[in-house]
Amino acid sequence: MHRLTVSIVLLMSIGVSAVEESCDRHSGIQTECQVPFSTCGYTLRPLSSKFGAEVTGVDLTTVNQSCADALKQEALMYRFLLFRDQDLTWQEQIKFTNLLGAVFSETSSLRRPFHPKTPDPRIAYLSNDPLEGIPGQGVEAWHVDGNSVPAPHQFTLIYCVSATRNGPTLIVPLKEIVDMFTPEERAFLDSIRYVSGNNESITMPLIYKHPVRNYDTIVVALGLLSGQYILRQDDHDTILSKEETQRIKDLIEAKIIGSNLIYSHQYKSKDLLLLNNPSVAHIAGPGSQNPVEVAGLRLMHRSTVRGDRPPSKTSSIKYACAQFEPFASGYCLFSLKDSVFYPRYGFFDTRDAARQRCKSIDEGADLATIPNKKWNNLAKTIIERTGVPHWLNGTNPQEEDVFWGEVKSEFTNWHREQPNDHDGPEVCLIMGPFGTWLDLACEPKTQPGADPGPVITWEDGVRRKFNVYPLCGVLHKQS
Ligand SMILES: O=C(O)CCC(=O)C(=O)O
Ligand SMILES: [Fe+2]
Repeated sequence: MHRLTVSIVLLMSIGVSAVEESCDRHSGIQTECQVPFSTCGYTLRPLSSKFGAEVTGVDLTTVNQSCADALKQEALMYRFLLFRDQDLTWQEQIKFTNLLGAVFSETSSLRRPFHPKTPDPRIAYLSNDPLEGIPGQGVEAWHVDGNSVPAPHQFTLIYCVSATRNGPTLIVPLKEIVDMFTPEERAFLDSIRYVSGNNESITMPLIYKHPVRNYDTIVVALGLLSGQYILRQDDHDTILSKEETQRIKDLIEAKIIGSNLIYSHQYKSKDLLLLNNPSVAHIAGPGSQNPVEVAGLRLMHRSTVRGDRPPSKTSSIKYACAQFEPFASGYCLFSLKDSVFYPRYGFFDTRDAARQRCKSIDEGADLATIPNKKWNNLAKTIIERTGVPHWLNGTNPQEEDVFWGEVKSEFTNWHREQPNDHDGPEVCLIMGPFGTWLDLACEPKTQPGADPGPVITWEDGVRRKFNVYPLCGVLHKQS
């Protein structure tokens, strides 16, 4: 019955996207038009204002690679996903995990003894009943998984076979925790290296750049998961005492507990949680280990996707820098195309949120300012390489005028027939094909009948529906 409902929903959504194939809804003429987003028909519902989303309308036993890719991007954007009512054998769980990346062998971790019930090293059975799975896992302290290997895991999947009433997993978003440190705390923590408590040859910067999103995140592995941290000053390392290390762990824990951001997931059997590990810390709730006789059986199947590069303080962002006037001492442009994910058409950041994303990469950054032809040409190379339109920091309050903040731009580079206030007022500015400018509403449009994002004929002559990505600029970048 359930599978039947799912496939009807799937069929309906395929039908909808087929209708959308013609992007030109005004003329009724079937112009060739691409909608380069395939979402395999799922629906998302945010679980809190900050992070987490429930995905409905997908059966994880039947997803293909392109659907898994879309879900992976949702998990990177929302930081964790919840799927309910999934009937998953351990083989099906491994198959789905493998679509997300290289499956980590659970038993290769020192602290994951091989449980006799475990059918395969790529899956761990965790339980409050020692006969059914490994007891006491993940309850000792807040942590990210993969804290005793060179790179924390990319993803953790926790599939609940049997739930108890008081055995939640608690989850907290890490970017916000890093943002809570005072400048003094931050300066100190920036010189600290995390050391694993299980293997002291495993060390990494405590605060580092998320490998995909590029914002700041932190290696949380408190309690005994940590060894003695290292203070690195001018390439000189000092091993901190246990007490000094404890103070750092207390500071992190205090921020987590005081954050008001902890999401407590009360399981139902057949729930699957998909965590993007570098984005969140988690802990098994205190009731998770209550004895079976009191609480009933709690049984989880856990699988993980290995991290593909060790944590680094340097982001993977490519900067394009120059010293043209009026920024003679240097200004750099960078795209966040590969750091933000908008897997569905029409779901992209507003101009204001895009500005925040620039700042989250670099304190001094903002959406790009394009004062003249030379800077426009530099920006154009980025737009052409990424193949998608990007927000600029300009506004277009009326006619053809463009303002950078309060200052009117002497230079403009409007696309043919732009600005056009299509589907209502459009006072924000994007860069499109050939480095030309188009006006756009400052957020995805929601009114019925309007295209939520721009529909543009790109440089290859193909008309497509697009999401809009941040093009950021920062003064004096050394890179
Ligand atoms: O059982 C749980 O709620 C979480 C388990 C966990 O965090 C782990 O095994 O790493
Ligand atoms: Fe864990």
